[in-house]
Amino acid sequence: MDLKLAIREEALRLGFDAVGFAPAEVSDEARRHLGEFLAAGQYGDMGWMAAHADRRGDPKTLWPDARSVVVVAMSYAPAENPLARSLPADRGAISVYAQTTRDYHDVLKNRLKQLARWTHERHGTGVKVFVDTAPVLEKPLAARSGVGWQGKHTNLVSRDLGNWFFLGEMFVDADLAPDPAVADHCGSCRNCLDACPTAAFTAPYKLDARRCISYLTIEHKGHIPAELRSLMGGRIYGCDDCLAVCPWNKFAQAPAEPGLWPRAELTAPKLRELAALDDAAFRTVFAGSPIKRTGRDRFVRNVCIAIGNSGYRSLAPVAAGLTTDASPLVRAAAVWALGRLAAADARRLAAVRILLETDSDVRSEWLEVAKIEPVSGGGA
Ligand code: B12
Ligand code: SF4
Ligand code: SF4
Repeated sequence: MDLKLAIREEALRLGFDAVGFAPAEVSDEARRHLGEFLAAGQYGDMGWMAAHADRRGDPKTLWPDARSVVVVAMSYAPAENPLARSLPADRGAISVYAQTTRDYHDVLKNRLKQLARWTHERHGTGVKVFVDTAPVLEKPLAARSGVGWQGKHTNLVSRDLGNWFFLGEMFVDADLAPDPAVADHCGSCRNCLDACPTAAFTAPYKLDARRCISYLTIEHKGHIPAELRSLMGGRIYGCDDCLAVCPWNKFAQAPAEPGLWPRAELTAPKLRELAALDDAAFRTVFAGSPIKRTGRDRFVRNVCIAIGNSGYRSLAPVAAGLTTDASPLVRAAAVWALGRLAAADARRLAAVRILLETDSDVRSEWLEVAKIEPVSGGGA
């Protein structure tokens, strides 16, 4: 059988939902877009994006023998639109992709390795597999392979799968005929651009990652900028909003892979319980989940921001407790949350804590709450 046809059949048999073939090259246009994104500093503190820009912009720099790229997609579509459910404000919102029972990197990598072994043993071709973390420009390659088009939210959209799917690649040292690219079917729609809570899109197809809640909650290592905190609501790990409003999701397919089904306890976790996680408990709860990648401190920082946005005065003692956490990242966010929920308490505490606090950023947060005017009302 023709090698390309055989690989496609095997990939589908292994459980991938779509397969496409592209030459092992990135278009000048995609390389230019990457250059513009980096030059504008829109990658924030994801220094690894700028560090490997040459490899990202040319698959052959990553592996000189690469001739073709087999792009695979796997659906993780939720059973219901995450924006349609009303989550109580004392719960955290974890994005659909991170609620899964297994880390998608492991799920896709395992399947891709099986595909690679099969391809090498049957056809003798050299192969290398990648999922997300390698310096590979996955979306332009996937668009070139016909798996879908890059929507205005910058992610791949497919007429068969909607936009809830992950990407992975198998580089091959053989020439496989490319599949035709798919035309852009966004048309006049701009649902995703309008849905973004932080106005992270600077234009259609252009994202300033520094404003994206996914970046802020997962990748950003520092304090979350003050002006974006209240816009984050209860989102504590990733964000689904731009994906959830895409009309092409009417064609989304439920994931066949059980590892990509949601873990019940991650669909509406209680902020109070998440705030109590220490390092060891964090590692236990999130073993095998992509969430473990942020580490406990960044995660609890996010939980504090959600507590501050909850309007639940009953969570003020939880925030107050975390103002003495060992991590300055957590302390700073906890001070902010306390200021939002119980301004008078925060001001009283600030008088003492400003003197005791050793970290200058946390001290600045205390100085800020010391200025807060009391607010009336509040939640439960
Ligand atoms: C860095 C990164 C992020 C960053 C930056 C996101 C971004 N848009 O670049 C952050 C942390 C914000 C992020 C968030 C998310 N990510 Co992410 N991320 C990546 C990663 C590692 C690299 C992406 C990259 O190279 N970006 C650099 C820029 C230059 O590339 P670009 O998006 O293609 O953007 C350019 C084009 O839009 C182009 N452009 C400009 N004008 C025009 C005009 C036209 C017509 C076109 C077509 C293009 C175009 O220029 C832009 C720069 O200005 C990839 C994995 C990988 N190795 O590729 C996963 C990946 C893109 N992420 C993924 C996912 C699932 C997400 C989230 C949905 C997770 C979540 N729920 O929170 C969000 C979605 C946010 C969003 N709207 O993009 C999936 C997407 C799968 C898919 N169907 O496309 C990937 C492919 C991982 C995977 N293997 O599955 N991510
Ligand atoms: S993931 Fe959320 S914050 Fe990021 S671009 Fe999409 S809607 Fe905006
Ligand atoms: S929401 Fe609309 S504009 Fe955005 S990617 Fe989907 S079809 Fe394109």
